[in-house]
Amino acid sequence: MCLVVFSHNVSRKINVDVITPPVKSFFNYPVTHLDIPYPQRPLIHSHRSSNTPTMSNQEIALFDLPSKPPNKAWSPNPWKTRLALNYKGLPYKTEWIEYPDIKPKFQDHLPKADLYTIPAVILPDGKWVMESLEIAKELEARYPEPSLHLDSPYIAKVFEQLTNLRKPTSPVFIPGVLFNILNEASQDYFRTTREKAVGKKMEDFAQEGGAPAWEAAAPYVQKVTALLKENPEGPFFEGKTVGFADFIWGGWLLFMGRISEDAIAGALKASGEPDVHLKLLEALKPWSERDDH
Ligand SMILES: N[C@@H](CCC(=O)N[C@@H](CS)C(=O)NCC(=O)O)C(=O)O
Repeated sequence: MCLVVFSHNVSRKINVDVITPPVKSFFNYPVTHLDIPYPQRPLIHSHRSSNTPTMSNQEIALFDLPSKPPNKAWSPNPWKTRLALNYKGLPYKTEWIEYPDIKPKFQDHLPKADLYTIPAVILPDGKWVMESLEIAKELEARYPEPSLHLDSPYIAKVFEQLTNLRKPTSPVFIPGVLFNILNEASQDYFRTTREKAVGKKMEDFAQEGGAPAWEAAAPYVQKVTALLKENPEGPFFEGKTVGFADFIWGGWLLFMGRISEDAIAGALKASGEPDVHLKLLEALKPWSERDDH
């Protein structure tokens, strides 16, 4: 794999307000308890809690979901935050938290929500922020360099394809998370909530995965391939400039890689041009290598 030259010091005017969530119900499934790739709720997901333990240094706390041993990051939404923190070179520690513990841990520190989700961060001044895009905006405002390029039009374009991909790939990744990734502490919670959401036993839902799922997903993965090729010097959406759009798509590819070898192979094959995506993953390595603490 050839090595790529990145430039992350191109500075641009950032207008984070242009990133408006395409709020829509893209599924027949209820949106609660599904891992939503885009913020669905226009709530303010941040709060400075008086109960927050005082942090004695400048470290950020990142809440992430653990996996079976060896414990490593897997979930696509916290991957976006982790990649952003690694890219900005910010000191942070990971607070691993199992699904059933999220609500009890979060509810006293964040505004009331129907569903408390990972990622969330506690910033050095004690402010809690939930929702990966909100966290990205907050990090960008506090630590502007190197920039996440939150004004990139590719962010909305990638989100659009992830939204399209969600339904066809869910028989691959929902059972995959349950059977291949989660610790026992999260399994009952995940099975119950997801079986309710999809209306099927996980074992039955898993039968809908494999080749037919990837055939249905292929047009959307290929749209991402086309987006990645728009700036042919690559390997990032914006050519040689890495940004949050790359972390969103890279997080999804890393997630597929954690689901199973078949899942990442299916995704790459569906893309029509595996090399384009493999080059992106290779170029993201400086920020994806830290995945276990
Ligand atoms: N829009 C949110 C989605 C986050 C999300 O769905 N997180 C999942 C894990 S990837 C979660 O924490 N779900 C909690 C639950 O199902 O109870 C974001 O971008 O941060």
